[in-house]
Amino acid sequence: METPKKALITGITGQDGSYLAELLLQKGYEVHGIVRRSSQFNTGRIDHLYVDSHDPRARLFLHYGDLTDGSRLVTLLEKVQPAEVYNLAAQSHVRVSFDEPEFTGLSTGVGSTRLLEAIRMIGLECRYYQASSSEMFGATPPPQNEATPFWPRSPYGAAKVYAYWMTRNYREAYGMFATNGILFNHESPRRGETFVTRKISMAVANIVAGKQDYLYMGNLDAVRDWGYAKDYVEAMWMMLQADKAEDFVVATGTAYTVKDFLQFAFEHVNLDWEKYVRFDERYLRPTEVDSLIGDASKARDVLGWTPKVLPPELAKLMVDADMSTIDLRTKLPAQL
Ligand code: NAP
Ligand code: G4F
Repeated sequence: METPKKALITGITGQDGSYLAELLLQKGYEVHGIVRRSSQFNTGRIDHLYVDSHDPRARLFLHYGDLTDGSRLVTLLEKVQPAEVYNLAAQSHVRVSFDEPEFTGLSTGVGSTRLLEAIRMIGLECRYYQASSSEMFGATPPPQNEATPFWPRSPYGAAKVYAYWMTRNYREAYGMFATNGILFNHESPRRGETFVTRKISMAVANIVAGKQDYLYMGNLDAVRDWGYAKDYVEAMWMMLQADKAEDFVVATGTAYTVKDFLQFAFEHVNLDWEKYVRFDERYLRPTEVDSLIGDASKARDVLGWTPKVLPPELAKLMVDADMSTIDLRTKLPAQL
């Protein structure tokens, strides 16, 4: 029997990590994931994939670790010897990055350098994927592609720009197969509950179930290019199968405001969003990214990648998912 290819995923417990693990397992990989130790289990998004490691069928293995702990990254990479490394771990919330700029820099920015340096130090021959972000374009007007200059508008965006350039630097300086996927916003029923789309889909389900009266929101005029996370992890994998390491924008090219997304989600259950949405300034950011609309022509032409799910279908599938699990949830999301 052929030895399965090994992949290591940082951030495997997150939205993208869980879909990527699913995809790689389907493709026959042995998947290793780094999980942060927490006082409660944080593996809810991947529990359905886990088989006890004593079982000979087990192909998903979890290891404690943290991107702020460089020596642990060295020992793990040495032990696992992955052929592909997907660096998805990050403090990924833009609003939170204004409250925790230093931690965001250490995990989202310097964390990538620790991982790249660990790979270089042990001389591991692997392909490396860096989860770069459209947030790096910040205030640069759309449409944005691989040639668009960065103008980050948050500590998160600035940390991602640093990680982007470190990835390119390791490619150019050491000849590593290191690639940046510059992904525009992508959502799903597994999206963190304080990101705007999921906050909306959960609120719709809660309102229909009589568990919530109002939804408090910030800037409704921001324009985003929202895609489906399941489509986007395929692009990550395709980038590491390409002939050479390059950087790719992954986006749908569609443009909707937060208001539009509210309308799609509330209309799906025949409600008028304007009756339920109220303003709370705590959800505003000190600097906002007004408009992100991606041009993913390069990913289409070089990788053959195209998105399958677009808004408003995306909003509907998220609302449907939250409606179907509403009875399993006992409390409202914390107001963060
Ligand atoms: P997410 O759901 O917030 O997941 C983040 C993951 O990183 C979680 O597994 C989290 O662990 C882990 N993590 C956080 N800090 C860590 C640390 N110091 N050490 C190790 N692990 C750590 O994010 P996502 O939406 O899946 O996004 C995946 C990546 O793509 C992130 O880097 C994000 O910045 C980037 N990105 C996302 C989008 C998007 O629209 N979703 C767009 C562009 C780029 P816990 O579960 O323990 O918190
Ligand atoms: O859903 P968001 O928090 O996503 P944001 O800031 O665009 O960042 C996400 O996408 C990036 C890619 O561009 C990723 F790199 C990043 O990791 C993250 O996944 O906010 C979207 C928009 C913003 O303009 C925000 O100001 O929605 C606006 N918004 C309005 N009211 C709100 C709210 N955002 C949140 N989270 N909560 C609100 O109540």
